[in-house]
Amino acid sequence: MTAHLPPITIHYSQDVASAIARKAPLVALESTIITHGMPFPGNLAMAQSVETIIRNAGAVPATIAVIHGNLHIGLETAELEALAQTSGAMKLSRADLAFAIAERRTGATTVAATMIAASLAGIKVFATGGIGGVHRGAEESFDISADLTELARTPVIVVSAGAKAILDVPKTLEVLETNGVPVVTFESEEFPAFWSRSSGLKSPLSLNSPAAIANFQKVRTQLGIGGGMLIANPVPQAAEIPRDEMEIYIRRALDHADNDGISGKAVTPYLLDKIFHLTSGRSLETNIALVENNARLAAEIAVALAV
Ligand code: PSU
Ligand code: MN
Repeated sequence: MTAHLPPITIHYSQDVASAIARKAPLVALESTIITHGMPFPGNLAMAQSVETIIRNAGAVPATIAVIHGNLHIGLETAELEALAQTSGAMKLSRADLAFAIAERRTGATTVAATMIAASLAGIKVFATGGIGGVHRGAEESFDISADLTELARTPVIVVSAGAKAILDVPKTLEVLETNGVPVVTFESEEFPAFWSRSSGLKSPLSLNSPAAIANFQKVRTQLGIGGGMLIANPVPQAAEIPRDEMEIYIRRALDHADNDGISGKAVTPYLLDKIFHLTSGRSLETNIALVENNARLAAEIAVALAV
């Protein structure tokens, strides 16, 4: 006999539930960046400041995570504090979001899983740091992030600082194009490289206002073109680490990963941690500055979508 499972309940924070009821603009936030992307307590400070920035810009933040098998959309203060100090949280993408719920586990959502949850809750805009993409050496490892295919299918606008420069950025842009994902750089003709404003690559598309971005997504919806889009928001000049300098740290981190035989889900967190140490923590300051910058733009887009 087939067992009948109770329907999944989504746990909304008080603020998010009230924003949904009022049809107020919402911005989704991922949690992998908190548990796997930055060390404590910088991760918590970042998560809190990003939520404040979104509120100050007139939208409501919804940080997404699975806690003891419950899908949370919006975290209360104590829940966020606890998550930032959790070791051993799973890193959840499309393949294992449901696994964590079914097995009553705790896990942080990547860009892909956050998009799925945001879309379930009717949230149209999501702020993060950088998306996953095609890894350097993918022709050998086949390591291509599920974030790219998620962008192709789930209708959420993802605001990032481009693709992390640890990736093969030209191949990442190619895969996005193949999958019909618009890549729009904000106020620049050049696609940014996360810690650096410059990647040396021309952005496929550029727009100069949150209203224009909102309008573009509305037209895509009217044409029945599904899926999300990637907004690339260059890191503020004062916080950037120039590309040439960054490339030295990235190569060293990749060598370490090679020597340690790192593969699969562990690759991105490993490289970010190595780069944090190689830059004596400077990469973390840049990472926080760019996420804050993205949160502001995401909130402005959410507000523009609502008019
Ligand atoms: N940006 C960061 N730190 C991170 C990530 C992005 O500064 O930890 C995470 C995001 O959650 C992204 C994920 O979705 O890395 C990509 O992992 P993978 O390459 O394994 O798909
Ligand atoms: Mn991967």
